[in-house]
Amino acid sequence: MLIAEDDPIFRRVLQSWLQKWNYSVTALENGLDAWQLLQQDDCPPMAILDWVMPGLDGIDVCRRIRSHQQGAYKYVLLLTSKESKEDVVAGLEAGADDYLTKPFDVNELRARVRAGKRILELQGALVKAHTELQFEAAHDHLTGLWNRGAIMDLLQRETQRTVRIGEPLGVIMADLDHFKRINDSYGHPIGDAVLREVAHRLLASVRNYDYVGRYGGEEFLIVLTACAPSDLVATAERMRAFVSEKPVDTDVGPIPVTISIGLAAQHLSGLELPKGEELVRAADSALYTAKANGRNRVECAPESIAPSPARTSVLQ
Ligand code: GH3
Ligand code: MG
Ligand code: MG
Ligand code: MG
Repeated sequence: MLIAEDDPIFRRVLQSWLQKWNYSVTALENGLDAWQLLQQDDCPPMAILDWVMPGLDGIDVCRRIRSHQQGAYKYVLLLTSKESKEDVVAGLEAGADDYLTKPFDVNELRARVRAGKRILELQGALVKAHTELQFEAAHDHLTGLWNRGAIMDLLQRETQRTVRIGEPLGVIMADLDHFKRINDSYGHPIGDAVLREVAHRLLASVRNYDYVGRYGGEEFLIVLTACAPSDLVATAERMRAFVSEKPVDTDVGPIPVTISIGLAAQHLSGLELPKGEELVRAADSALYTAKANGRNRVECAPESIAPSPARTSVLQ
């Protein structure tokens, strides 16, 4: 809780009341100091501002708070000895949440501070719920990875960004091999556990500026940024090897897993802006080839690995 009040006696009285009610209080004597404190990230969420102060008055501080609104909401209680209606309206229009006219009853102050605290708590709960909703809207429930909509949005953004700054970009489509057999043999919950572990391994095998999403049931889309075309195959191969290196530990014992990978690289030479969906389509058809050629392998879309003349690269 912040108090800005230029009258030293009244400031001390306010401070001791609020401290008695268990609020932690920073008491300042002018509006400028208050404004400086309120700009800091960890500033108090509630401010009791005297209206008339030298330098910046309470109304000025209030206006600044509202026009620079960033971070958590700040609750402002304005103290005024002005009683006319217009002044009260001016105070509220400047962004104050509530006001008290001096001299005021100590119980009224206590009740109004409590009301402010309730509003801040509601506001905090709303922000938390909003943040959680935003996370849920962009993430897959089972694996915690980006969901299909989010990874496609990220891919679209990254294709445009990397073309603009002349960086290469690669897209990997990875699909679990014979995953249906795992479900059929051990049941869906064990299948889910395997999917979660594979998601975890894929995430662990990329750098933290790459993106891993769940594209569909047992299909993952990985967007590799700043990865030279010549490194893409090695990266994909590393992922493939990492996923299959150890069987997945489950409640029914260790289950071996392998993935097939289709890979496509953005053509930096192309004049047209590449579309995310085209890259995905190319990676998907390379994945189809990987399945047809025996699974647990990496295949590249034709012309992906420019400037190498090889059209298709097969690794095992
Ligand atoms: P392939 O090597 O050709 O990819 O064979 P596959 O068995 O992996 O492919 P198929 O497309 O035949 O089967 C995919 C299976 O993935 C079928 C579906 O039930 C399962 N699946 C999709 N989503 C989930 C999920 O969220 N949890 C579980 N446990 N299984 C899922
Ligand atoms: Mg004053
Ligand atoms: Mg599969
Ligand atoms: Mg599949």
